[in-house]
Amino acid sequence: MYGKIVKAVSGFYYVRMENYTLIECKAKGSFKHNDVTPLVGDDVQFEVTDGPNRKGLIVDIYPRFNELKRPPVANVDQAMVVFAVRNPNPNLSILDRFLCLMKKQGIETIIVFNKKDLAGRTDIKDLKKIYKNAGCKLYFTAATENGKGMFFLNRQLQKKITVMAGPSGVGKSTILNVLSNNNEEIVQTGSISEKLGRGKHTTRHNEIYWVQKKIQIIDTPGFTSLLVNSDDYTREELQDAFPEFAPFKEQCKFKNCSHIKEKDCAVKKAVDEDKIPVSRYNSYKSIYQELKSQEKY
Ligand SMILES: Nc1nc2c(ncn2[C@@H]2O[C@H](COP(=O)(O)OP(=O)(O)O)[C@@H](O)[C@H]2O)c(=O)[nH]1
Ligand SMILES: [Mg+2]
Ligand SMILES: [Zn+2]
Repeated sequence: MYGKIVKAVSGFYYVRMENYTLIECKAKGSFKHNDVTPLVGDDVQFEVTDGPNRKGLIVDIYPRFNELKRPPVANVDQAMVVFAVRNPNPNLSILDRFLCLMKKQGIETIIVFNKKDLAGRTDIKDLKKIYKNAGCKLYFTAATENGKGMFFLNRQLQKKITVMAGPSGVGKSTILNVLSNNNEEIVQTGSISEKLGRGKHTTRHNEIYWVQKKIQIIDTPGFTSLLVNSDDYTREELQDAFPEFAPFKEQCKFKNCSHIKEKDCAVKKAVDEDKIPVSRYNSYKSIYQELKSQEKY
């Protein structure tokens, strides 16, 4: 039988059949033997081992068209990173790290700034300016205000599997709720589980939600920090993750300029002249220094 892994929890894989039935599966021992780990998002072939109790065994994994290391998921069409315009204020350094990691893994990322109803006078304008040339589509939403701004996001998500990430408290579950027309069976948020008296729901594992006929979203645990490792990027490669540097770096005096301390650096000049956002440049610099300190001598 065919299905898709929608959740993986301590050695059990929850496989969704085409008729939405969930089968709790183990993976055949030979996977472990061959160092293969089934991933959320995998399309699999499984055998039913216990029909009445909906249990099964995964016997084969279809070839993946892509595979992410962080978060560990397969076969995604795009990533969506969510931050709040305010409350909590966005940590752009973490956002930029996320963009770097996704870029390296070859996944297109869209940025959603939620809680736009809480925006100060220039917040949205400022964020638009910073991310204008960062190579990602930007969306501003207010999920609690009748899904304001959600129309365009909804369109971007159609016919795709999107992996969603971001810190906790920015409105990820609320966005899922709005997209699913508040179908409580599909998604839980803090508010809904409070009603059920179960306290606030926090996402602890990656899970695919089929929020609309043509929209699937993988919810992931909220992160508080993100480290870009030297096995993700070499110091020299890092600048490729900042497309706004591209128009300037040809004009640096040194061909292998790192844009950190060199003389006659056109990238630094562009930052001084407000042609490259200082916040993006600062993210580059701090990731660069981290990569440098991780290098083994
Ligand atoms: N003002 C405002 N509050 C929001 C918005 N979206 C979500 N919230 C609130 O922010 C809190 C955290 O939302 P939740 O969806 O649980 O965030 P998650 O941790 O990212 O899943 C809840 O109290 C939501 O009601 C929004 O657009 N505007
Ligand atoms: Mg949540
Ligand atoms: Zn330079």
